[in-house]
Formats: sequence, C-alpha cells, structure tokens
Amino acid sequence: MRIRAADVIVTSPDRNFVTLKLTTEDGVTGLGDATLNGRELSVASYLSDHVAPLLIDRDAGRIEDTWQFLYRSAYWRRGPVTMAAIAAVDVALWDIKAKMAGMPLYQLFGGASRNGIQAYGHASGRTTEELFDSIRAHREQGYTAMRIQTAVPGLKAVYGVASQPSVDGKRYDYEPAQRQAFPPEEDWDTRAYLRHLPTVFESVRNEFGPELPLLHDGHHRMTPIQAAKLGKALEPYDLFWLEDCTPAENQAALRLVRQHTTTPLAIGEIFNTVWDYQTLIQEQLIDYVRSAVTHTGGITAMRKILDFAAQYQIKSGIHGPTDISPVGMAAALHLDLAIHNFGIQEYMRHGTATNEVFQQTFTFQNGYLHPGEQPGIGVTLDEEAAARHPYAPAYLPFNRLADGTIHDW
Ligand code: EZ4
Ligand code: CO
Repeated sequence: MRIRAADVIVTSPDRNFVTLKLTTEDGVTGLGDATLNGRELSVASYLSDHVAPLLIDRDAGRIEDTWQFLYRSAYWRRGPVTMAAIAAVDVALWDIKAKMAGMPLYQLFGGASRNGIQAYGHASGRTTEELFDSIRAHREQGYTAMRIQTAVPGLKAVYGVASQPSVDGKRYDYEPAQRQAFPPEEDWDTRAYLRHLPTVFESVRNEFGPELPLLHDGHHRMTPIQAAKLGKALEPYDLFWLEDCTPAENQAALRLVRQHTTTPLAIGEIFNTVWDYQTLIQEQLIDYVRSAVTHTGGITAMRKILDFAAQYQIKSGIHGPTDISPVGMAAALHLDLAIHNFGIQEYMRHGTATNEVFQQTFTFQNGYLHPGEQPGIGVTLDEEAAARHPYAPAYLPFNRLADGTIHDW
C-alpha cells in the first residue's frame, strides 16, 4: 500500500495547529499532529519542504523503517522541530495501519489493559477562593485528579493561572501563548514562590481532604537545591507528582533533588528522545515520563521510552495541554489504554472551534478518557472548517526577574 499524498494543514481555531494528512493509493487517510507551540511554521516547512516529497510512493505499512529512515537520513538528529515532524508521520502511519486492520489503534498494541484512562485537569486561581472554585468546577466536570497552580504575592503574572490577565488584558484560559507579534513578558521571584506554594497546598488539603490526587508544575524554574527544598516542604501534602522542578537538560541535577525528597517527580514535556531520559530512568531519578507523543517522535518512539521506563517501575504521564491537537491526544489515549505502566493522562479540553475542526471519537466520562472503538486513532479533520481559521502568529511568554534578568518561564 503506497503513500500517494502528504498534505500539511495549518489551522488556528482556538490556537494554531499543524496536522499532517497522508493518503494511500487506495484512499485510506491517516492524521498526525505536528504542533510545536510558538514555532508552528518551522515544523510545517520541515514536513512540506523536506519530508513530504520523500514519503510519496513509500510503503505505508513500513512504520519502523520509515521512522528510522527519517531519523537517520536527516543526519542532524533530534530537536523539537525534527522530532515533531517525525511524530506526525509516525502517528499518521499508525492511523492508516489500524484503519486497514479495521481496529482501534490500541488493539494493535495488545489491547486494553484498563477500562478507562484517569485524567488530571488544570485547577488554578489568583486567590485561594478562586482556586477552590476552580477545583470544584473541575470536580463537576468529572475530574478525579488536579494540577494546582496559583499566583504568587508580588508577581503580576505566573505560568498556569487561567484567570489572570496577560499583559494585553486577555485571560489565559485555554492557552498561555498569546496571538501577538512579541512574546508577552511575565515576572518571577523564586524565593517568593517557595514561601507561598506550601501554604496553598496546606489550604487545599484542609478544604478538600487527603484523598484528591494533587499535582504541581514547577515549569523548569528552580535550581536543584531549590527544587529539593520545595519537594521536602510539600511532603506533608502528599503530591501525586512535582513536575519539571529543574530544567533537566542536566539530567544529573535530579540526583540531588531525589536524595532530599520523597515527593514523586515527573519530567519530560520538552524532551524529544529516549536519550533525554537515559540517566533519569536508569538511576530511577523520576517517577513519571511526561513526553508528548507529538514532541518525541510519535508512537514508535514513545513505546520504546515507556517500555524502558517500565523496567524501573516508572510510569506514564503523557503531556496533554491544549497545544497538543486532538490528533496528538487521541494517539496518546491509544497508548495509555494499552500499556501496563500507565500513570495518569493530562487533559485540558479543547475549545469549541477546535472540536469542530477535529472531530473525535474519544470520550471523557466520570474522570476517565477512552479513545473509542473506531478503526484508526478516531479523529477526522474537517478541512473546510480548518480553512476558515488561518494561521495567526502567537508566542509563549517569557520571564524576567526584578532586576531585568531573563529567567526560565
Ligand atoms: O506550558 O505545553 O504540563 N503542562 C505544561 C504545558 C506547557 C505548554 C507550553 O506550550 O507545562 O501547559
Ligand atoms: Co508541564
């Protein structure tokens, strides 16, 4: 079964998405997500200028061979742009293979290991009251686990707080990237954050009790010793995980954090290959793998990372913010359902316009996601609806400290 067409579709319903559509000589189509938040067009170009011509007339069934061909023949390996492009091809080929088999994709991975996929949502607020309201609202939507992010006294805007206005007065809600010509500037103070955050978790535990699984994202902003201190300070509140506590380009940094705290650690949303995890997994320095299928070379690469992790009792926590398209989410859900070492799945929910462009069979009921039973990954792209939402430049924010120094966002 030969590939006849490879089309790259850029659309911006609630935000920008890049999608690859492969079509075989028999007219079977497969979709792959190639969205890289704030750098979308670079992946679109990588695909349409450099990859699409290589795919025409290739055997659509040879997924592993195509992955290895795209990875090794580029010579310049790894990196978010390359790996998002490879991911899109990989997921589109898995979609085609499952459609040809007449099965939902998870069946090709050995079938379901569980009935549903526990998801966590993003609760946040500028004040305790606002945060509590957000937790209650998420509970009403069915969520059984929640990430907790709050404002920090003295800071104007902090990552992950949906209700806060950005510099141009718009709410964050679905997405921190802003449709404007320059990245929005936010501010940061690590000492203020380290003082404040444990008090937030104390009040959440007092209000909601010990059972609700609570998560937190440090978003790469601490040094190892600061992260160790935070992990220790949060131990009484029994976190499900502390995410991205250090930047972790230096994997060895996590050794220090690990020596000092029993708070479970999750990392990897900005990683793009198994090599980024080599020390972390082998030395059991983390508890959860946070990569996105979309940013790490697709299902083929994610299965290898997660099988490697399984040998060390490390579980999945696949990245699922709104900048992963419904195509990337669906691919993650098929893996989540099938693998044994599933941990939890991030799920933020997309906006109405996005759901019109990407029609999905996956469901979210009583806190559990399920990819559905349609052959393939279960997502179709309404290309006419996509065309109504042209690309709009958008940038993620960045941080400056009080003295003007740029800091990790
Ligand atoms: O900030 O994907 O855990 N989730 C996250 C995300 C990231 C966005 C950046 O585009 O950290 O919300
Ligand atoms: Co994160």
